[in-house]
Amino acid sequence: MKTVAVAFILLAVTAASAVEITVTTDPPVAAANLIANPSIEDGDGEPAAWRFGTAVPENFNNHWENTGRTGSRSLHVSAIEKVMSGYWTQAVNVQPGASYLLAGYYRTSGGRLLIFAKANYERDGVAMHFDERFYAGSKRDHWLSPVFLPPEAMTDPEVDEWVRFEKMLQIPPEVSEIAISMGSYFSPGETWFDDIYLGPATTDLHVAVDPAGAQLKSVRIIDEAGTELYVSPEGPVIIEPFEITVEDTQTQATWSVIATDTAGNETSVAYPAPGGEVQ
Ligand SMILES: [Ca+2]
Repeated sequence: MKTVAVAFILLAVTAASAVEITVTTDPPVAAANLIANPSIEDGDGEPAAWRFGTAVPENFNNHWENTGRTGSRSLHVSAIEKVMSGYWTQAVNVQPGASYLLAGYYRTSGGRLLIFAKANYERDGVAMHFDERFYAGSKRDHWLSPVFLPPEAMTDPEVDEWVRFEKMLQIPPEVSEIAISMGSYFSPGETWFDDIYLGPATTDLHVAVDPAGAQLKSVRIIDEAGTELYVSPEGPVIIEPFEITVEDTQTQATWSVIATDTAGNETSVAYPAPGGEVQ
């Protein structure tokens, strides 16, 4: 009898763990990113698709960093003095008139950084400039510190803490290419950039659940903050495969899909997969 009991338990465990959850997006997030080499992993001696520009090269000591937020590489800017700005830049083809999210991550030892999108174009024969900027800075080396700023105002992230930036861009109807630049803005310090994204701000999230013999009590989709995007209706247990579509979810968010069976066992899938590149 003991053997039978063990066999039953193994069967139950197998059934519970066989729940299959498949998560996809439309458009696929990886394909939606217009940035080439977004995680800075590709290159031959120097990062592919990115080039560094400054009027004073001797003020910079950059390298293709051997660490990153994801993967093992990132862009690095090291400005020695505050004599000149310098930026890593990439030209990107865009859909005229489109609305895009520009996002990514930086970490910094101090100083000011500037991320901007730029294009020159003509409208009715008049020279126009598309110029969208995102300034970020650290107060760590601020000249007011520590005399005029109280210690509690020094809320800088740690040097090893990756900080997310986001900016919505409305592309003018005349513009089909923009330059994305990220770098140091007239201040000394070291800054790193990784996981750069330019693309649609929203996407449709498709989740397919196959109980595969398990009896599911509930299926939930939650975001990073724990907010529920979807909860299956209460009622009969779920034994048939089914699909859910949640429209207009944030392209750059991370979701968890959690299926719970009638015994309380949970099967969860994170999307994008942990440690994967955010693309
Ligand atoms: Ca990387």
